[in-house]
Amino acid sequence: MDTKTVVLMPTYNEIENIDRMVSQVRTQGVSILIIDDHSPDGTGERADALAAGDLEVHVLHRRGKQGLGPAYIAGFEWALGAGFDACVEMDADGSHRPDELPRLLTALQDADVVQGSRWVSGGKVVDWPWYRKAISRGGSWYSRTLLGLPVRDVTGGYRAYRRSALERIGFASVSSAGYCFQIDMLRRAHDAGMRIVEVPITFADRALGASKMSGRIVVEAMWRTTVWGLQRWTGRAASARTAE
Ligand SMILES: Nc1nc2c(ncn2[C@@H]2O[C@H](COP(=O)(O)OP(=O)(O)OP(=O)(O)O)[C@@H](O)[C@H]2O)c(=O)[nH]1
Ligand SMILES: [Mg+2]
Repeated sequence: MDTKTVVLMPTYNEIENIDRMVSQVRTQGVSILIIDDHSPDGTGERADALAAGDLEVHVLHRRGKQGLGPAYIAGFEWALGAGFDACVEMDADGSHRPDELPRLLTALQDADVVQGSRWVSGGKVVDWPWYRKAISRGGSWYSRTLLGLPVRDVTGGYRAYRRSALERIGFASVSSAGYCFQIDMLRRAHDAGMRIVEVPITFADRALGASKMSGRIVVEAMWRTTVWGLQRWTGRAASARTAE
């Protein structure tokens, strides 16, 4: 049986990038769902025009900017309802290369979740200043250590899920808005005993359009990770005491 795959692409003001990304994803022979949060720059309307010319291009319009997490939750719900077997998360800014998609999908044959990774051997980051690399690596190290995750690139947003993994993760209750959503999803997958595999990717800084990264997003990730870490460690101490 052929695996039906859809790329989920959240967009907010990505008018300079949308055409190129849709065309590159479609070249890979998979479907695409653009999840647009009512971008003022007309990304949603442009996505509709692309969908009108290609039955495998789909668009989900949302009322306003609510963050990456709620956009992906709506996208997962749509994809499961539409009968897809695999979902791939991909940014619209060109940081995640559609031509690396086959490697993620090959790895997904023996995994529940595949993480496209900047921070494993063979992974690369192009055009990022040293301090952005340091923040990303430091953030990954912090979450990985505190939460006991078997992944080097915990916040990475190029990721593939099997349908069965999404059905088990309970994504609808994930309330993190920014890239903390990615940490939360991995944490849940790991706690459920899923097979998570990392494959190296080449990540490039966005060339066009503005970043949506903010201090608030970083603080949300730090804060929530710390709380989950403390819960994990106090839970362990309590079960060790019960076992004594
Ligand atoms: N639908 C939706 N998409 C969003 C929202 N925030 C960001 N995005 C999209 O999510 C993807 C990642 O956002 P970026 O601004 O590139 O954030 P980032 O990759 O963490 O940061 P940079 O490294 O600065 O690019 C892009 O495709 C954005 O358009 C949002 O609130 N709603
Ligand atoms: Mg980006």
